[in-house]
Amino acid sequence: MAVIYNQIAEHARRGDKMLVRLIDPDKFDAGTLSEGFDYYFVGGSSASGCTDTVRAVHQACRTPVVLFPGSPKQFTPEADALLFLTLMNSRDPQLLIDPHVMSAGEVMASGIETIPMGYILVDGGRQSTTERLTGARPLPQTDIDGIVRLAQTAQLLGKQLVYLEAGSGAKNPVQEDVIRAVREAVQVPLIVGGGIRSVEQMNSAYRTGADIVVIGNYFEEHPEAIPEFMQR
Ligand code: 1GP
Repeated sequence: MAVIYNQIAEHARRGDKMLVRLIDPDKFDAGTLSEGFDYYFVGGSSASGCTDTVRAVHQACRTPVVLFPGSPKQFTPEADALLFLTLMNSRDPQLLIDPHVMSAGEVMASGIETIPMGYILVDGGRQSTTERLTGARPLPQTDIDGIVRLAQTAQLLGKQLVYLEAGSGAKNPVQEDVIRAVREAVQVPLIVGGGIRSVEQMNSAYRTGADIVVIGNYFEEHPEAIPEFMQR
């Protein structure tokens, strides 16, 4: 059952903007978990498992938890859904299929809702952990045609979401012209994240076509700012 995906698609169709807090199992403070986000994404590029973090969120609030795994080791059937992601920039055949094959049996057996997602890394002004760990080259934000082609390819391959990622802790978030061009080129819901640190940056992403904005580091460092972002 595509419960969470259907919700996302319905919000996107109506133009309702969604705000997601990303929790990295390696660095999060359970005391800052609260209601009010549309979803929590849990995952990170480290090897840590996500089970305890998913439990902590479930204990703290009713917000659905969606796994955003950096590796198959981060899978846990306790989450409400799993982003089954493809790093569209990668040209490494092992990275493009091996982790999926490795986790397919366990994922299917768990019955968890899975959402196929095209994950597109763009240059956020500093080397991201994803780039460092995967060797995938982020596309420069001036290469709008290249970014659009990756997004179109993702949709044509059946991905139900496209995620434009500037990288965790990016200096420069995804730029307006990039978001706008991708929004015009694909119909699936669009996620934007990486380096967003202000309500203005969040609203700029929404205005230019993001359906979901994901914020991780800033909320970890400034949990007191969360209510202001929720009044989007
Ligand atoms: C990283 O896009 C997310 O995958 C969030 O990035 O931590 O920089 O908000 P930040």
